[in-house]
Amino acid sequence: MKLKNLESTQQDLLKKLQAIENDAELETFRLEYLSRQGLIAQLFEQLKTLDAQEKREVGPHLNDLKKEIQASFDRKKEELFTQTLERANQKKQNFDVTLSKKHRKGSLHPYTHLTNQIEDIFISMGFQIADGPELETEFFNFTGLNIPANHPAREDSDTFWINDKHLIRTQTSTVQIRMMQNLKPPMALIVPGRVMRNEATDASHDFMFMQLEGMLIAEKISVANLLATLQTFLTKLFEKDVKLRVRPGYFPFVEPGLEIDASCPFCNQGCSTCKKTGWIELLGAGIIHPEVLKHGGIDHTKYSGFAFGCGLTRLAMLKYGIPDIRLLHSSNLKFLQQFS
Ligand code: FA5
Repeated sequence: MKLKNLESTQQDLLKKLQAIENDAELETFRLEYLSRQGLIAQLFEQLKTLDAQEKREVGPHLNDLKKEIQASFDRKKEELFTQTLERANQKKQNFDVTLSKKHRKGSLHPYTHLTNQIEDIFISMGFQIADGPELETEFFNFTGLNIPANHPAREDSDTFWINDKHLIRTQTSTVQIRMMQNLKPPMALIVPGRVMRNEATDASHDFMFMQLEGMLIAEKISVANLLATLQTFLTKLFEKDVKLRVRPGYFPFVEPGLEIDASCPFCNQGCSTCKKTGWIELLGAGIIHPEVLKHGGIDHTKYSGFAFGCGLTRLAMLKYGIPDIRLLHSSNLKFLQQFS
């Protein structure tokens, strides 16, 4: 390139710019001609080597060339940008949402399926569905449930404490006193809900899982009412005649406290689910302790009640044959799609 040929250089570059069709070509042009190492910069370097007279002659032409090329370059850039926008708008207008045949249908989570079913069963028995906060005070999780500060039962459940007074509930039993304070006997309710415990995770334990609490308070309520309710519930849930086995259990908020096993709904003589015993450990339950009724503002001389709490997560695993608890919170599509 010679300084003398500025006129033809300019025409040449303008032609090149005109022929450009996309951003990549435009960038190549910029690097080649307009960048610091580009041709125009080199021409300015050459200008420095000319004598004063020549500089005066050539300088203004070179400046014009630079301005002209830069201006054309900017126009081209704008033009390409507008074209890209138009193309994108066109694409949007022509987008046909019905075209894709590969769309996936969403499905309900197994917890939702199971909770819906459980709620239907209990509603048919006259229970109502209640709810409570997951962020709780220590009163509703412990003290109100007859578990004072130095009680060893506090150590049974590893708690996620938020501060001295607040925690993430470790059991849905927190809702017992809340509901006693809000409703008047006779009352019958269930609470399906999420709880958390600061525990190591394995195939059958998670730090976050679902429980199902049940509570009925009225006059003359006994263990017989509890067992009849549970047997009806489990028989409907597993669509099989379920028998119950009762063992003594300790929970400070019930007296007597019971551990209740159900006859295995999947076999007659023993299978891997019931570990060949024919029984499945299912829930804790009992007759509500008078101290707890007092905290709930219920006259314990007139009313009595039962409460039970079972692992809704465990029920889901049993009912749907889920081998590992961690699948339930895994967002694993292959797993979830089976429940559509
Ligand atoms: C309780 O939480 C009592 N609130 C139950 C209760 C209610 C008793 C009312 C009496 C009256 P427990 O800590 O045993 O009890 O837990 C109940 C169920 O939660 C267990 O049977 C088990 O199925 C489930 N569970 C406990 N820990 C875990 C865990 N880490 N992962 C999954 N499920 C769990």
